[in-house]
Amino acid sequence: MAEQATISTIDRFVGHEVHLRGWLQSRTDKGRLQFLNFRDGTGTIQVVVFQKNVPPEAFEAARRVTQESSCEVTGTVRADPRAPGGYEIDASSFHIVQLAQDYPITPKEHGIDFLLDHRHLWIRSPRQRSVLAVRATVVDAIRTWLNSHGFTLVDTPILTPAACEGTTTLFETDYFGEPAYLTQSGQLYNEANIAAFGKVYCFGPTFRAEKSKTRRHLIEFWMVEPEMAYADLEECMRVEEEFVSAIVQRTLAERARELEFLGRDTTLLRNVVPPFPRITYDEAVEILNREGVPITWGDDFGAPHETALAQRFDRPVFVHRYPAQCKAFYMEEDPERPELSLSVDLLAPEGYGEIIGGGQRTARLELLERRIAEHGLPRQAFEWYLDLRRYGAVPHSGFGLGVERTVAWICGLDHLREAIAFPRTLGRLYP
Ligand code: NSS
Repeated sequence: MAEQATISTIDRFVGHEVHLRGWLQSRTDKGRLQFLNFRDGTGTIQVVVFQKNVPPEAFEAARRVTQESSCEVTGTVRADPRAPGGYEIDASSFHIVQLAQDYPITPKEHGIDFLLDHRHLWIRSPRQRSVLAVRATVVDAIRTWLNSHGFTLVDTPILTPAACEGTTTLFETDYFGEPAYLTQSGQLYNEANIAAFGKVYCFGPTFRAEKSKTRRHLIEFWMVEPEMAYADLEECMRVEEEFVSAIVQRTLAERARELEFLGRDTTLLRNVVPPFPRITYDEAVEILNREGVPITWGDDFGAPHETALAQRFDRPVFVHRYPAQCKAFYMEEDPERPELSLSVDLLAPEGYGEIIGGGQRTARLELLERRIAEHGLPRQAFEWYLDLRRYGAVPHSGFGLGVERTVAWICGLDHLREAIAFPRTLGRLYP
């Protein structure tokens, strides 16, 4: 009797007869020998179907099977150093579950729009599977690190009454006759949750109706947001560098094969260990103006500025204390220079830009009231948030790490759309 096996654990079955279920990736016809490149979701393996070793209908099926047909194979596992994964299956039987006709994605080059229209099929390709496997590890590393460092997961709502990150990118929907918005960030709720748990995080999809088409923006993206009571800006940066290093190092250790397949040069990723360099916004502006990437003091950085700054360092760099005018309403003031906010962004190397935004939140009721008015936000929707400054306010800090930007950086992708299974971009809601 053949044993049910998976390709990822095939080394345990050498010399045994196994049964595998999956899909045909490609086939090479050598007459009486059919070489099948077979995938089962856990890996790929070469299946050799030799006419004299299988019943006639099985050989016929192996000759007929097309790209992406679902199929089942029975055969003996053989260790063979020349085989792509080190193992091969000598088929004793083969059968087609469903014959795929005219699979649209062929080994020839396709344009990006065609591939995105066929994203539901494109995700099966080896490159896309590698990226999504890295993403799964990044997500697991995020959860594992936070869960083992005293953070409690508290889920925050998707439907919200107010903006967290500016009113220009709100996604509005109808909530029984009242306007509601898809969440831009769970931060404000995290700030309530820290009074219950001290250190919390939320992790889920967030939404920004970004009207510009760039390779670094998605409409729907995943963000993990840790928040800490009694933590100042310095503590926030210390946590960020430990966190990001842990994610990168674990992914390097567990996804070496995928990163190699993606052609990622991992030299720079190995450097991602604390401490990360820290520069102030003022220093950054000086550097940029000196190096010919001009910027006016008070403006937020664009992609070219972030790239130019990050190029100077061999690991991610913190830029802290941005002018209050270019940051969100909830930022704490720098007590020494009130025109600055206690904010910090983390810029990834190699031009991948900002992967984290965060900082210290204001604990002061009057400042918060003033900022809500200055930003033209509807005070009523923030009454509950103001309560947090009335009942047990403490200095506190937190940050948000974008999962797709992190995955794009680790994998070396040039666009975020490949870092999520079904990207939502400007003008694309299909498939
Ligand atoms: O707007 S952020 O800089 N900050 C916040 O949302 C804070 N409320 C987070 C917090 O402190 N709890 O976004 C944080 C990160 C940013 O660095 C990117 O990595 C990612 O979220 N981000 C995006 N990724 C993909 N697409 C878009 N549009 C996007 N916007 C932000």
